[in-house]
Amino acid sequence: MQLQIISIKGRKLAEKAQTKDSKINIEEILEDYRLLVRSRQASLIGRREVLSGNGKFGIFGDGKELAQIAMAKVFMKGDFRSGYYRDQTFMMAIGEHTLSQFFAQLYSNTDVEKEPATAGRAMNAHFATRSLNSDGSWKDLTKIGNSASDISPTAAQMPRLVGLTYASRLYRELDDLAKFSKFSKNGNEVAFGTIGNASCAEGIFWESINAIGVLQGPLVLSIWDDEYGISVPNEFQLTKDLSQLLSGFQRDKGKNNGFDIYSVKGWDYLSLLAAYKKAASNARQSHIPAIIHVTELTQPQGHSTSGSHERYKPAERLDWEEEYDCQIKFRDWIISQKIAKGSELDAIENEEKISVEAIRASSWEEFQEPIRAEAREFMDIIEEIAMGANGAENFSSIKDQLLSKKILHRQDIMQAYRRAILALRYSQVPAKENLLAWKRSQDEINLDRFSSHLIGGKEITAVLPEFDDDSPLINGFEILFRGFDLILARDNRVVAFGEDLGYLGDVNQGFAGLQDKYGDFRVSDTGIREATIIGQAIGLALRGLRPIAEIQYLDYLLYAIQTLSDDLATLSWRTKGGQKAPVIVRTRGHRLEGIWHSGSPMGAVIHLLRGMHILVPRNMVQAIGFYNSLLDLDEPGLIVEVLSGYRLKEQLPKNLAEIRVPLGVPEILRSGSDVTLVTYGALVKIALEAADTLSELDIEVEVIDVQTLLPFDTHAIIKDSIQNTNRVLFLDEDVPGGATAYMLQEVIEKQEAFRWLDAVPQTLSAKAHRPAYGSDGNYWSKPNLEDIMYKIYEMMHEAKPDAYPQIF
Ligand SMILES: Cc1ncc(C[n+]2csc(CCOP(=O)(O)OP(=O)(O)O)c2C)c(N)n1
Ligand SMILES: [Mg+2]
Repeated sequence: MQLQIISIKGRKLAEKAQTKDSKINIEEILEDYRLLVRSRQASLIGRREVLSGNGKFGIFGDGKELAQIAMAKVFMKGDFRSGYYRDQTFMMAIGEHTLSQFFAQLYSNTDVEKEPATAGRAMNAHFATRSLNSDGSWKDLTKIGNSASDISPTAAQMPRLVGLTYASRLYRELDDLAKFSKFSKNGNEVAFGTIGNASCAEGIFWESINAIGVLQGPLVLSIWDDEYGISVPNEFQLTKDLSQLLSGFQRDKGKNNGFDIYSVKGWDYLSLLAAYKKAASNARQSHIPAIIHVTELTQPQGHSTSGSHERYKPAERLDWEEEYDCQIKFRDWIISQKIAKGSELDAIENEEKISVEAIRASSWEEFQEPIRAEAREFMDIIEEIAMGANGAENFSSIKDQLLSKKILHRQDIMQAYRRAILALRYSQVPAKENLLAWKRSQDEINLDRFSSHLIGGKEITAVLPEFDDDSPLINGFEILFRGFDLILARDNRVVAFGEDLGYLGDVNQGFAGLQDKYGDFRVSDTGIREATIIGQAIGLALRGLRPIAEIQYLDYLLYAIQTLSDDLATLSWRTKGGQKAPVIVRTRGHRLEGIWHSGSPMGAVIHLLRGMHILVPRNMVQAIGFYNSLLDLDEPGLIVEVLSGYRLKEQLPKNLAEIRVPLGVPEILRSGSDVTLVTYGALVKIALEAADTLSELDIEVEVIDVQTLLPFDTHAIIKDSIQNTNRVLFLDEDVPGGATAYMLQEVIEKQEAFRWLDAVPQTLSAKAHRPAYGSDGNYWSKPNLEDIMYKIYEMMHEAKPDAYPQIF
């Protein structure tokens, strides 16, 4: 044993000192036991609450308490956790998850004061601290124990650990960052990760470990190994024992090329304390990452409230779990070391049983009472109506039904309202207006409860590019590196990284020369690891930096789409504005060559990434305008540069640093009175050429570049155009029914442009398959100039067959 237990209050020394610098007193040991018991009690009561119907689902940290108590001892203010649903004891130990909050989340209390992690939006055991004040400004993260917001997909907490860890390195290495003192004190912060054994079978686990091994930084990753992933044991999850598998990542002596790896039993208190102490201190001081494989853990109540582990664990395993339960083991150890008597521990257990139950009861009351108050308000209104309306008898049954509910949900009240308002459909009683007003205010409140904070609505004021006679025509990529140079110069927090982005300056030279100028911490190469490029960006952004993360081609965004969709895009919404990660994802796409360098799966992207801005600039000047806008907005966004645009000539604006392209504002690039043609990205250029050709045939096309798919035309500019042309064609390179169908719905349904249409609204997209190779493959896969021309001509033929006779 590494630690010295010192006696207090005249108790006898239980264990002799072995080292001088590590001390733990008996009081602290008993406090640890108390916390373990408290957390266990919460798990037991939590499960009961779900089974009795007070909560919908429950997943708990029983069996994993002791290791988390050890981990919490080395966690300091300013540190970050990125973990999963087993970590309640840790969160309680660092003081960031009270029992009231535990129950509030179990009940889905939507009051952010009571349930600060997700305001009732996520199921229980999804932990998060609030990094932002209610006005959206950053708190001083060095003064709180931070937890990134948990998500359910297994191992999905890993990619962001790359950034959470690497941020400490950047804060230590880059002197210019010292002034951002709310985020770091010289990079001393450790990122603590947790993951279950079975989740280590996920690809992103290994990708993340490899990335952190390469980057090096203060990570302490705990693997809670209970030998199962729901019903499936380790032998079906992993080739060998995890410690054996991970041994290849072991750091070579004297080199910075891997991890310190520890293996420790989850019921062995002193060994746990020693392992965490050493790992955290090496991480904090020397930025050496560590993995702590915590073995012999149990699940006293099985995986979750969805089932019971007796169904799939053999009897011997269940017996073993009872014997090796960390509470039992810790208790036995305390008694055997004469730190406390069994009766003293019994007393702790009884006290905690009573106090957890009391907190449960008051949390339930705090959850139910506001809903009951809303029901009373609603019933008062319908009572008033009942006095003067027909169908009053219906109301007493509506009221009785509400009053009979043992557990009241807000949907019960809304359903009652819907029955009442239906019953009142022929009634003109004046008090009906009170009911309608109540409903309007409820709609607003419920919008805030369940749907707020998806993404901010702040507007950017346009700053147009300015040119003069001397403005040179240069390649698109030269516009970019000039723009990025200005961005890197003005904001020390901006770091850019991606495959081939550092030394080479990206495969299209958009960062050419900038690593030389700003150093390899600001402009850096990464491995080929898209999911963790995004994770790196998320982690850095959570810690106050402004990453520009490059995915080399839009087609390869699919590798990262899970992390983008589940983690980044939902972050602000799932924390109700408690956290933000203003990541800028840079990629290039649309037509170039072949199946995997011409993709434009924009429908998939916009549907999976609600919660991000999706921007599709037609050229590189617009692109820099968007980078500038996103940096001002401080919100996450994806910018898809036009692949074919890097070597096209563009005029260099005089005010590249200042230009801003507002989001949600399409640009009318050519006016016309016959057809509105709506498109974006690489097709803008082709659409304009098609419009010129059609003009020769007496067809005037209004070409609109939507510029941003999310948000989409917030001022209904497209509808205004249709008001003049009465015809519309939506054009892109996505599959049929992809982003063209989205644009169609936005304009025809939401903007109500159908009112102005004289003809069926049309779409023209690529084929349903991927783009085939070669010039001909491209011609028959993607909309080309002639396709656009003929499509529009056909629309005009239908309208005016005499003027535009059928061509074929
Ligand atoms: C991507 C994904 N696949 C499946 C699931 C369903 N699921 C939830 S937990 C779990 C088992 C995880 O086991 P392990 O990592 O060992 O953690 P433990 O629950 O044992 O602590 C599974 C399969 C999920 N949440 N995410
Ligand atoms: Mg497990």
